[in-house]
This record gives sequence, structure tokens and C-alpha cells, in this order.
Amino acid sequence: MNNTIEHIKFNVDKIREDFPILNRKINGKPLIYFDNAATSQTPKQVIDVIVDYYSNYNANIHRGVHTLSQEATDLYEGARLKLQNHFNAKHSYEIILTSGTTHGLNLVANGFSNLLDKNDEVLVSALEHHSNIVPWQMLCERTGATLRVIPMNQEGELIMSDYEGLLSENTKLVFVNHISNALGTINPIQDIISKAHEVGAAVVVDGAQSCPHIKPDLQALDVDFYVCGAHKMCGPTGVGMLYGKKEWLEKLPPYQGGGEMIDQVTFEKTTYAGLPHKFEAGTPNICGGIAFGAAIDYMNDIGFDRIAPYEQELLEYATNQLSQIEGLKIYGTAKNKTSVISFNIEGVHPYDIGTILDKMGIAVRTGHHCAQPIMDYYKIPGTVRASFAFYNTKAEIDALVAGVKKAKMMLS
Ligand code: C6P
Repeated sequence: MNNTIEHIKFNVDKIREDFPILNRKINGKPLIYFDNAATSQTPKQVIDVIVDYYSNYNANIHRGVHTLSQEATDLYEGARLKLQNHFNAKHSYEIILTSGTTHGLNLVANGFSNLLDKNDEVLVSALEHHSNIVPWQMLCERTGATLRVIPMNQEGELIMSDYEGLLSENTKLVFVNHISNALGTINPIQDIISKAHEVGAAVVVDGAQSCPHIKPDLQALDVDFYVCGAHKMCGPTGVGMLYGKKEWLEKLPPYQGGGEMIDQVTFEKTTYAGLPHKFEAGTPNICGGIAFGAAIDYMNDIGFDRIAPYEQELLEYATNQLSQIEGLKIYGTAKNKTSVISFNIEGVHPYDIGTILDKMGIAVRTGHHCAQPIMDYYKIPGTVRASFAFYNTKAEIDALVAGVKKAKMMLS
């Protein structure tokens, strides 16, 4: 393999040609899309698969003897295999196709309803999105288990010594995101997982924000559950993945009842299908699943080994430029960080900055980013969040910096 710098560089102008939306104008200005942590944009390779599916293959799956149904089934199950390969799951039936990250987390939380009791403890990190807090609070309400929080420091890093102190033989579950959506912190999940396993706790990793940046090896991580959604990694909305170790998925009850998740149904009793179908009741997002597979192919064709260093370069460049603006404070300065910058300007509401940037065609997210506990920690109502993807450029970051300076002048 060629490991020279030339090899890892890639042609961003060429990559941008894959994304039709990047030709759009917003308020008369070329779109600069820095809201990638909310949802990524879709390349034509994935859009083509969606058009092709509805033009040539649209049918229900796992149900028909007719050709169309069998072709659609093959494409859908082919996508499951792509996911298995990409994330390195041991078995394809450990990959459950869901409607997204939130669905996957709720499925697991629901599954533990009969496996916990009031003597048990579950640990959640201080850096979580509401999707990785609320389902577990609901679980604790149902079971009487206690929810404890792994604290963070000012840099936005988890305090690992406190984590170790919280772990005990009562700890049954630990849930943590791989990357914080609000701050960009990359959490030391390998360490978190092995320490949890020492006390016999299972770990649920929310990979919603890491899947576009890092290709995880789920078997090497030895993680018990991992969830993510397609729409953060160039796929469509409404489809995602739950990975669970076979032993766990067999132990958990089904989440929803309905078609295709059964073995036998009588009015007296129903028996359930095996994995993965036990967790896939009803007609799934067939086209979405197939397009998820295409998105995985697309990102692997570009290569995560090329995406990560390029995005780091963007992060460093933007951090440098933005830090030079007087009164601008960046929240989340972890040593290990991905391409997310959350910031505020003294005395200015983030929403106002976002509105002015939008007038310039620049899309950022403002607010609490569905991570209110993080905002509470910093005692702020919210931030402006710029999140970069591999199709962004330094020239776009220059435009952001100029836009923030202008907004600051207008608002302060
Ligand atoms: N974060 C953001 O702007 P869904 O909505 O199910 O696709 O993903 C939920 C979710 C769970 N965990 C993390 C770490 C996330 O970042 C998200 C989604 C988006 O940050 C939309 S709120």
C-alpha cells in the first residue's frame, strides 16, 4: 500500500462534484454546509441507488415468490452484509436494521426492562445526546434501577478516574457516545468498554457522530451494542443500524410485535422468529436500507484513512481562525476531537449569529443540540455549532470566519 502524503490527500473539488446540493444557492449565496453533525449531504451515487430502487425494484421483501420481491430482498440483505463487513460484526444477524439511532437506543433500553431491578445501577456519560439519556431514564423508572452520571471536565472530556470510581458489581449497563455531538470530543471507548467488562457490565455505544469519521471494528472493541444512523454518513434519513452481540440479542425480548418477526401465531400464543427478524417487525425502510449500503460503499471508496486526516486539517484550521476573533469562546477543547466546533460570542445570542450566517448562505446549527446537560454544565443556553465533513473546504471556513466577524460587528 502506498502511504505517502500524496496517497492520503484527496481531491476535494472532485469529491464535491458528487454532491448536487452543493451547487445550490441560499439567499443568493453559494451554500456552505456546516451542519453535517445534524445530517450529512447525499452523493449522487446514493441518490442514483434510490431512484434505481423505485424505478426497477420496488416490492415488499421476505414475503414474495415473485421475482421483484426476491430481487428487492437480495438487495436489502446485501446491504446488511455490507454493514456487517464495514463494522466487522461476527454474524450478519447481529445487524438489526432500525429507523435510526434513536430507535436502536430505545430498542435496547426496552429490552432491559425485565433484566434490571432496584439494586442495579446504570452509568451514562455527561456528554450524551438526549437520545442516549431519556430512554435510560425511562428504563430506570420502570425497573427502579439507579442512573449515575460519569462527569466531564471543562475541556469536555470524561473524567476517567471518576468513571472507575462509579463502576461496581451493581453496574449492569454503561452507555456512552463515541463522539459528542455538541462538543466533538472523541471518548476513549476501548478503555470504557474493558473497564465495564471487568465488573460484568454491558456497554452500549452511540456511534451516531462517529460513524461518518471513524470505521469501528466492533469485534476488536468487544462492544455489546453499537447504534448509528445512515443519515450522518451520506445515507438517507429514516434508517439506521443496531449491532448487538448474539448472546445479548438472544436474551432481549422483541421491541415491537407485527409481521415478519414471528415464527408461529395463534390466538393462544406467538413464538418469535430468530435474529435479526425478531427485532424487525413490519415492512422496513427497504429503499433506505439498500441506500445505507450504497452510502457505506461510497464512504469506503473515498476511504476513512483519507477522510479523517483531511477533516482534522479542517478542524485545526477553523479552530485557529475562529480563536483569533475577540470575545469568541470555543466549548469543547478535548485533546481528542473530531471536526465539530461549538462556540459563542460574548453578549450575543447563538440564534442571532446563526440567522445572520444563514443570510450569507452558511448553514450552522444553533441551540442546545439536544444535549441540554452539556449546556447546563457550561451555564449557557446554547452554542453555534459548525461541523465539517470531508467535502468542505478551507475557503468555506474563511467565509465562515468572515461571516462570524460580520455578525459580531452587527450584533455587539
Ligand atoms: N444528533 C445533531 O444535530 P437520530 O435523530 O435518531 O438520527 O440521532 C439521534 C442522535 C443520537 N446520538 C447522537 C450522539 C446524535 O448526535 C444524534 C443526532 C443530531 O447533533 C440531531 S439532534
